[in-house]
Amino acid sequence: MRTDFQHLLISQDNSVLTITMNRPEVLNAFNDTMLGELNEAIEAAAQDDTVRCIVITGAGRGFGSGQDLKALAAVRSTTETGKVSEHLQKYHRLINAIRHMPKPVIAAVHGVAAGISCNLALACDMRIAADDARFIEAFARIGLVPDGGGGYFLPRLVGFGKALELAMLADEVSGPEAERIGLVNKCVPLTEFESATKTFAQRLAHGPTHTYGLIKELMNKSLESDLLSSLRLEGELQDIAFETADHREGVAAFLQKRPARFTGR
Ligand code: LHQ
Repeated sequence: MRTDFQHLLISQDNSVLTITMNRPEVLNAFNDTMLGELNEAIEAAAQDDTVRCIVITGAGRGFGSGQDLKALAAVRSTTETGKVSEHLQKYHRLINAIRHMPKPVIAAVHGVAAGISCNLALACDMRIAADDARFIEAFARIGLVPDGGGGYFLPRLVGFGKALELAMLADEVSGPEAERIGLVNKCVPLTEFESATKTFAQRLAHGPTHTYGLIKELMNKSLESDLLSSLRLEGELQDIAFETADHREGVAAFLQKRPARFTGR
């Protein structure tokens, strides 16, 4: 895949692709270029069979500070802008691509994750945080509603009442507190953040990737379906998983009392 982006750093370590948002002078705020590039990189990663796990993170001292408010103000003052919902569609494309990515996507968050950057992290499959992380649903601070899927993911992760509190008060949530309330999967000391992220991602990258895609489909759909529909889908997906090489390998490894060597197929 292309690696010469203006505002993204791309690196691949075995099957783990790391995409680093790289506008550290503004805490990785999203301008149109970075948003377009992230869409392109995520969509390319979905097609690339050498990639079996994706990590999204930020350069410098934070994960991201949301929409670039200076760029937004500049556009507003000089041109006749359309509705903001039209602009949001570019973020919606990104969130959809992450949710339908047939392999795990991890957000690795250190420092600030505010506004739509916070909600980008929530749209990922799992989140690892450093203990210096600061999650801020900053929208209400500037009179906006949570966008970028926040209204969907936040109550599902932390529960309805806590979601309303975070969205209305827009207070910072630290890394340890984020772990306590289920906003992130785990929080580690900043000194261990890089190695813990690597270990986590490599473990996922060595899993049964095809089946992971099916697991995502099952969980995604369960959020909107009833028990009977979920049980029906479970059967359909298990029929597919049952035919994978990784299923055969997993059973063989168990019978031979050895670790499984999954190939992702
Ligand atoms: C920034 C930003 C930033 C530009 C820090 N933009 N420069 C809305 C509308 C349309 C469509 C899409 O979605 C949205 C939703 C959104 O995401 S709205 C934006 C939500 N984000 C915010 O409201 C966060 C604004 N930033 C802050 O409150 C603080 O900067 C935080 C709490 C993120 C970090 O505080 P500090 O650690 O004290 O850093 P800082 O404030 O000194 O920021 C460092 C630099 O980054 C600074 O630049 P400067 O030239 O003054 O050193 C900031 O201006 C710049 N920066 N966020 N969103």
